[in-house]
Amino acid sequence: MASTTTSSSPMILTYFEFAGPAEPVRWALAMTGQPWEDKRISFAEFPALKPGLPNGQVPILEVGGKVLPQSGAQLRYVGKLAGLYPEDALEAAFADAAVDAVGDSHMKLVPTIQEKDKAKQAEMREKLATDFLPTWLGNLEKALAAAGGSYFAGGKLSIGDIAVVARLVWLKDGSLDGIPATIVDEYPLLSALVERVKAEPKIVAYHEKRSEISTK
Ligand SMILES: N[C@@H](CCC(=O)N[C@@H](CS)C(=O)NCC(=O)O)C(=O)O
Repeated sequence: MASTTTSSSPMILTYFEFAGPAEPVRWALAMTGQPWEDKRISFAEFPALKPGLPNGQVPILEVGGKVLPQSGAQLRYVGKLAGLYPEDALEAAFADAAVDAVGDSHMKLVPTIQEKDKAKQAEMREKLATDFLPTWLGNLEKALAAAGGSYFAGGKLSIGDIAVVARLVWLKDGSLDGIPATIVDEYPLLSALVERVKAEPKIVAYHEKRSEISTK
């Protein structure tokens, strides 16, 4: 574990009810093994919060009374606490590259989430599913192969794997209408990585807790 300034009070991550850029941070928080609060807000609650947010956006991570914006910074910080950020500078950069690739997909997905016209949204999603996503997935598959096939950086689990897998699970779970749930299936290394990361005991415990909450 990195020796990093932290606080004794539990960290609080605030985001909407869906995965988005917060999900890798949630998984990394789960991997710390420490208590943390998974604060989920509705779209209706957001406008009242927005003026008080550092960049007018979520996710935010509250750490000992300080408010940290930007999911990438949050993921790196929590990843260091959880032992998920490589010590070696070059391996850390490869983990960052995988995180940044997920950011590229965020830029493409967000306009389709914001589109209110369902027919237009379906058209945008179809274009994503046949154009951007296969190239993006193919590039990730190649990067994983180049790193040895099991993990994106340093031969062990890092924030790069967490970020990619959290995004792939979102694509695969069918919640984004128009993105086929089978879209990752033809990429064997990525598919195996999804299973490997989902089987991490602290990630399993996080998902069990979420399903208890969502059935209440
Ligand atoms: N670069 C930021 C982007 C965050 C972002 O795009 N947040 C969106 C939700 S996914 C948001 O708060 N949108 C509301 C708004 O901008 O008013 C990050 O990675 O945290």
